[in-house]
Amino acid sequence: MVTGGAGFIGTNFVRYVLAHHPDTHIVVYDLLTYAAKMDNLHGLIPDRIDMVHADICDSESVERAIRQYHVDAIVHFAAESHNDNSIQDPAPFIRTNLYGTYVLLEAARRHDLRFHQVSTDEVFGDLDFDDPHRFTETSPYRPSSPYSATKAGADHLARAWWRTYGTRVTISNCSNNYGPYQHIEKFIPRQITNILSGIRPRIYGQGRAIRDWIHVEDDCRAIWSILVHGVPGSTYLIGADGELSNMEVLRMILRLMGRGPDEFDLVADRPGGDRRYAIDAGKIRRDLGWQPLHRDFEQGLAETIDWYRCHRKWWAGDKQAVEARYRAQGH
Ligand code: NAD
Ligand code: TDX
Repeated sequence: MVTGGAGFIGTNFVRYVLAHHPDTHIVVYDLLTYAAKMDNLHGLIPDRIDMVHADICDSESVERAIRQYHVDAIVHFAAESHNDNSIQDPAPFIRTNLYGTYVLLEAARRHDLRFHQVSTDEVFGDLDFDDPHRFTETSPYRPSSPYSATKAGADHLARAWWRTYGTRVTISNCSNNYGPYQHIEKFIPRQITNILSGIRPRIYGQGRAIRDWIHVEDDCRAIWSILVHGVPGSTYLIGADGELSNMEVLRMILRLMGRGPDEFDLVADRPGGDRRYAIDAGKIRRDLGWQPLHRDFEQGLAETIDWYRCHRKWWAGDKQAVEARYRAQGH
């Protein structure tokens, strides 16, 4: 059962598993919030996928789905995922990310299911620009935003269910994903679709913040490998050595889309915004033999630009409302 399977990474994960693991049957469990699109899963092999349109906070629906589809594992992507939204209104983050994860963990405990908690490097807070260290599995939790604090809390719940009840939990903390099907509120798709809509890209602060980019397919392969080969009770960090400043990424987008290097606007920084994330993925490389296949960020970015160019219908309906929301926040 893939919670949040109609969102960005969930969609890519479902597509990856259907394509590469022919014996797997998937139940997508998704509330279809603003961040999801049912179209994402259209055209996929119908006898290998079922859809439950429901809330992870609704334990009766979760119970019914597990029984109806004989679920043996939960891969838990469902979340409120956008930092800026969490700053405007933390309430849905507390509900879905914390309470929803609790509901699913209880279901996993009742049915003795394998449970994979999809989490983020943001739980570790941020690093100084010149810090020689990167995040590892033993880095302390120091979340900065309401979003990352709820993800941190959910990770703690997952670990407690392993330690206290023996629920077979694994956790992955991954860095920033990019690729197809990402909501246009997020940095890379926002800038690409701005340019495609004749709007100047918007960069927070001075664009100095650093993110550690990984192609979404590499994250999905890593999650599958943890689900199948990971040791219950363990955490794995996923990253592809992709550190770049926001300004470097924006300039690459501008160049790939035929614009000048200064065709953007600087806007207000995110309150409390994290400076730098950096993942040391040594453990998953060593223990599970995983490694990223998309090693050329610029090529991945060019393919992502093409995807948004060719899928205008997928995003155009959201553009005005997303930009209006950003304008109201000074972004
Ligand atoms: P997303 O916002 O694109 O998708 C979230 C999905 O969850 C949507 O389909 C939405 O409908 C669903 N959902 C939300 N609330 C729900 C609820 N109460 N019940 C059922 N479904 C609900 O998010 P994403 O970027 O694909 O992220 C997926 C997961 O990966 C999240 O847990 C996020 O914290 C984590 N993560 C994301 C990144 C990244 O770069 N995007 C990096 C590391 C970790
Ligand atoms: O228009 C923008 N301009 C800009 O400069 C936007 C939307 C963002 N930014 C900056 C803020 C961040 O420094 O770009 C960086 C990336 O921003 P987001 O795309 O919002 O991602 P981030 O806050 O880093 O979080 C993402 O990665 C970790 C996901 O949204 C999280 O779900 C995941 O946990």
